[in-house]
Amino acid sequence: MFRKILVANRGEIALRVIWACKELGIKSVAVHSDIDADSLHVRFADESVCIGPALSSQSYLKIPAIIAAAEISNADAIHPGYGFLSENPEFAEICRACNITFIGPSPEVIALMGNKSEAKKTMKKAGVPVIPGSDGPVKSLDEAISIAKDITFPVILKASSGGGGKGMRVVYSENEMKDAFNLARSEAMASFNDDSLYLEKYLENPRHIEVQILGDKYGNIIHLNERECSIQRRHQKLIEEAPSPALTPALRKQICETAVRGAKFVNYQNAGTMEFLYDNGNFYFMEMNTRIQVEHPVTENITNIDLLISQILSACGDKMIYKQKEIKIVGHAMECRINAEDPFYFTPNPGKITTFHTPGGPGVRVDTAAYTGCVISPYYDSLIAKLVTRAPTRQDCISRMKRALESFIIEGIKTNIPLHLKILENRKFKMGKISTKFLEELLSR
Ligand code: MV4
Repeated sequence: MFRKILVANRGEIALRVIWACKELGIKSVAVHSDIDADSLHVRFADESVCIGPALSSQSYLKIPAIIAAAEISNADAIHPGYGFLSENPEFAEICRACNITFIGPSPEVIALMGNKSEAKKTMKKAGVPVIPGSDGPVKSLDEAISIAKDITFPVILKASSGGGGKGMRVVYSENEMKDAFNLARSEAMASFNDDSLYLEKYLENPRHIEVQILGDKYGNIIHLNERECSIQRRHQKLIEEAPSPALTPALRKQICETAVRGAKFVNYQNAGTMEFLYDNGNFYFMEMNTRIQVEHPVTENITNIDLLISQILSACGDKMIYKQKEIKIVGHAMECRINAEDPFYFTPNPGKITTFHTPGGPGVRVDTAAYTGCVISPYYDSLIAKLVTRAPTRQDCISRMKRALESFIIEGIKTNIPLHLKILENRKFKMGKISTKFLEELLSR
């Protein structure tokens, strides 16, 4: 068991890691930029190290500063949280070289899954359904056109080193391909320093369904069922829920067992998420995230498993204590991401929170590092809190979420709470008729 874990993150996820450490009797080390000196993750950690100025590139993304903080605090392990360095294979490799346990999968698996076209080729070998398209990167414009003709338009160009929707371009006809191909390539080079692209059949109206995976160091891998994450705006998830209203028990079994098969094929260790696109009865591998995700509380609520504790136990070599047949779905869970942003223009709205009151009551959980008087900085992402509810049914869960949103007081800055209420009151949403186009349609009215 680790004696001390350094949390290489900030905000609500840093606090979440610290809670898990406390419950396991493990000391925690917080790292912070100078403007985060008064933040809650610093306050609740056993010790803290200032690693640089506000700019992420000079603090939370600065590998030498983080490794130095681990050395001087004598930490046995580092938890990367999500974002920042959590899917950076070089960082995981440097931790290994410095004999510091990286709480996550191996650098090799992080690198493999980080290359979206290689990940797809690997999953295809594992017998996981993938979206028809190029076998790896497309080598030329001519090849892109010929594959597109084979699978028929519309098709979508994606950056091999991209992910999360960055650098994607939908192409509806052959005469659009030349410009789209060149634009996508230059965007990919600019964003990821890698201009390689892969091509797929474009699914017009899919759902985003992802499966939570948990593995130990001995080849034991289980799934913790799925999450529905179709309510997104510009590839930023807004509302997540479990289980998905679209899946029948048979489909759930099929998609979750497929995810486990893919994870076993790459000897996956620790927590991970396999993302699928679901399109009227068919599902296709999209990407695999090799980290804990923002929306993990939704899965914790329906399975009663603490995913952060599970990650730490897996990383320190404990054998998986859960058997797949024991994993049950109890009730329904939903998460609303509360962002410091203008609710209708989506522009960031940093500033000082003058009143902060979180809702409570049965089935309500708030994961946040905000408090009355704290300042939401423009340097970091706008997530202020995750409001998570659980209830016996989806309808009860929606009612509970509405009540919780209406009793959440955040004054001094604007938030997207009004948008969440607008979504929850929408008839199609209440009927579970959601796809990745839902929000675009709702906002275009
Ligand atoms: C797609 C797609 C339709 N067809 N791929 C990939 C990254 C992910 N965040 C968005 N991606 C998509 N890939 C094919 N072949 C539609 C999307 C998509 C999407 C997927 C899931 C959730 C929200 C989305 C919003 C826009 C586009």
